[in-house]
This record gives sequence, structure tokens and C-alpha cells, in this order.
Amino acid sequence: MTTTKAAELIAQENQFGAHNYHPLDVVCTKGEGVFLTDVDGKQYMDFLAAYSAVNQGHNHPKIGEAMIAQVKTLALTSRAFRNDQFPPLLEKLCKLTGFDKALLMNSGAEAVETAIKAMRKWGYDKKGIEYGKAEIIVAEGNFHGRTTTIVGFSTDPDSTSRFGPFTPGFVIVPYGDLEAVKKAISPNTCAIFMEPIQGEAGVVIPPRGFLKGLRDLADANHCLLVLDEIQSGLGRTGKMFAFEHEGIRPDGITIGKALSGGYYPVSAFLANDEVMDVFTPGIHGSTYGGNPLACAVASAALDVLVDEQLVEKTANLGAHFKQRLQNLKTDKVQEIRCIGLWAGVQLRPEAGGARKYCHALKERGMLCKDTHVDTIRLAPPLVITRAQIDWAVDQLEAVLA
Ligand code: IF1
Repeated sequence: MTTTKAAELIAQENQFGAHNYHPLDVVCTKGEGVFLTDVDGKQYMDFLAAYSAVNQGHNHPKIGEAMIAQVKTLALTSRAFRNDQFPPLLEKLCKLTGFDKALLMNSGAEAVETAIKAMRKWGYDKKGIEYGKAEIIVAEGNFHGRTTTIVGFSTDPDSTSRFGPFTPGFVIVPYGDLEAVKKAISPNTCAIFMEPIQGEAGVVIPPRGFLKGLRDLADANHCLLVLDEIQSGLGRTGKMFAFEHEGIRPDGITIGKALSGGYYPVSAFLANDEVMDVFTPGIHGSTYGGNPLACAVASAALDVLVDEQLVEKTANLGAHFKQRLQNLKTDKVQEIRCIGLWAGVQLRPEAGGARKYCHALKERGMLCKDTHVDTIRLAPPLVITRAQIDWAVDQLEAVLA
């Protein structure tokens, strides 16, 4: 039920905004830690965290203070000139990820597009693939952003329908299927590009050994393995990056979302020199890429993850979260997928779809999002406490009773 104030704002949004989303009718006005407050003063526990862009919690004071300080000094120069925030962030990112170089962009999709250009140009310049023939192997169920090149290799009709024609050079294989990847590799394959865990697909965790298998296939066929850690990275799975769960090193990663600290879009593509040196001056960039404000925010966002030991916390709390979810008293659940503080609760078809349970949870003061009809996606800020997790799972158990 929405009140007058909320209803007025929803009507205004519906009249003047493109209808490219179907959001829950909760009109937020304040965020703090794991909580969001709506315009009528009702508080909710946020179990979406802006799709893992708010791992540090809403409006984290330290990140906000860093942003305010930088806002007062220098916000934007473009990369035509240099600034004093960019170099230290680059070093911090390379030290944190173990890669030689970082290329800063803004949205996750831009980091993915950067990675696609790098994979292709590496294929031509370093592997000797005939120009225009480079192929990138991607997975069914992928989500890497909304540009026309990226949706062109999506398998989700909602993302792809009526936006063609699409960019060629992408080969789609079933996620988690090493044999299928092996068969798809050709002399024109420049890279394998996947999420280490698929977010939008509903927190789909591949079989153990899948990432290791991709690493071995990439090595055996002289192609790159690049992983999209935009949603899975920066602590969400209980490791700083999801690839660490299998002890492998990809040739490059994309990151974003929580790099923003929940304040300001900033993303990056990271790789070693062998890959990153395909970029020479003037062939790629962005007006806001690496701007001082983004760098100050991202630097503080990374400091909070490390200083508050959010990765270790997520690993510990995640074990409890998974155990609670697996013991839910309900006959409506088909599968629980959970790693760190990231879960997909897939309901049986006869449960009638996940959206109505998200509505019921909203009435109980808990916000989360459905995906692919039957799955409730759960991803709280990593600053959540054990008691808050227990409260949230109690609400979930109540609506699924
Ligand atoms: C929306 C989904 C999640 C991502 C991965 C790249 C990007 C995303 C693994 C692009 C972005 C966002 C986009 C947002 C909702 C959300 C989403 F439902 F769309 F699919 F998280 F699952 N790689 N995911 O998850 O990053 O350009 O958005 O900064 O488009 O509705 P972006």
C-alpha cells in the first residue's frame, strides 16, 4: 500500500520517466548501512545492495567524507591532463588484484566493452588471428551489461529482443560445461569471457573445477581467460575475487559496482602488460574515466573493504547464512544457491513466481529482487550482522511458509 507522498512521486516518475524498469513501489529517501528508509519513514533492510554496488553499506561515512573532500578540490580534468588522485588508485588496484595495469572507466558495461576491445586486439596483435575473425567464447545465461554489443551475446530475450543487428564474433556455450568450451575453441578464439558466478542468472555457481578447467583450456589453446567480477568481486563471495575460490589467475578481470562504495560510478579493466599494452595512446578512453572524484571514492571504498575486514566477515557470516537458508522450513524451494553473502533461492514453479514473495517481504520491511521468474536474489551489504541475517531469514521463512 503506498501513501499519498509516495504515490505522487511514483506518478511523477511514471509520467516523465522512460518505463525501462518495473521497480517495487518503495520510494526511498535515506540510506544508512543495511537500511533504507522510505518517504513515509518506514525502514527496510536492503537485501539487494544495488546489485552488490553497496557492499560497504549505504552512505558509508568514510567514503562519503572522501567524496566531499574531493568535491571541494577537483572533480574532473579529463585524461587530457593528469591529476593527483589517479596514480595512487591505479597502484592500489594493481596491488589488490595482482595485475600489472588498470584501465579506469565508469559503468560496468564500459569496463566490459574495454575488455572486449583488449581481447580482440590481443588476438590480432599477439596471437596473429586474421583481422576481423576474432572469436570470444561466452556463456548462456550471461549478464555483462546493456550496450548493443553486450546484449548481442546475451541469451535473455528481455535483453536482446529488437535491438539488432548485433556485433559478430561471440560463441555461446552452456555455462559450466568444459566439454562445450573445448569444442567451441577454434584457431580464431582470442578469449574465454565469463562471470565466475552468474549473478543475473540467479547466483549460478559453476561445478567445482570449472574455472580451473577454463584456465587450462585457455593455456592449451593460447587464448585469454577474462572474468567479469563486476558483481562477484570485492568481497561478495567471501573472497576478494571469486576466481580465488579455485586458486586460479585469469588474464584479466572487469570490476565495478562496489568499487563505487555505493556513491559514484567507477569501473575498471585490469590485466598484465602482455594484454594491456595493446592500448596505445588515443585508441580508447572516456571523458570521466579515471576522474579525480571517482578515484577518491574508489580508493576509500577499497580501504573500507580492507580495514573493516569485510571479505573475512563475509566468509564467516556466509557460512551461517547458507546453513540457515538450507534449513528453511518450507516446501516451496527447489534449490538454494549460496556463496558468501550472495544467494539465489529458486522456488518451485508451483510456488507462483518469486515476485509476490518479494512484495510480501517488502511489507515485512525487507527489500530484495526476483530474477528469471522463480528466483529470489539475496545480497545484503557486507556490513550486515549475524542477528540481522537471522531476522531476514526468519522473514523469508515466514513468507514461504
Ligand atoms: C540493470 C542485472 C545484476 C553485472 C555484471 C556487468 C554489469 C553488470 C556481472 C554491467 C550489471 C546490473 C545492471 C542493472 C541491474 C544489475 C543486474 F539484473 F541487470 F543483471 F546485477 F544482475 N557485469 N548488473 O551484473 O554493469 O553497466 O550496470 O554498471 O541493467 O538493470 P553496469
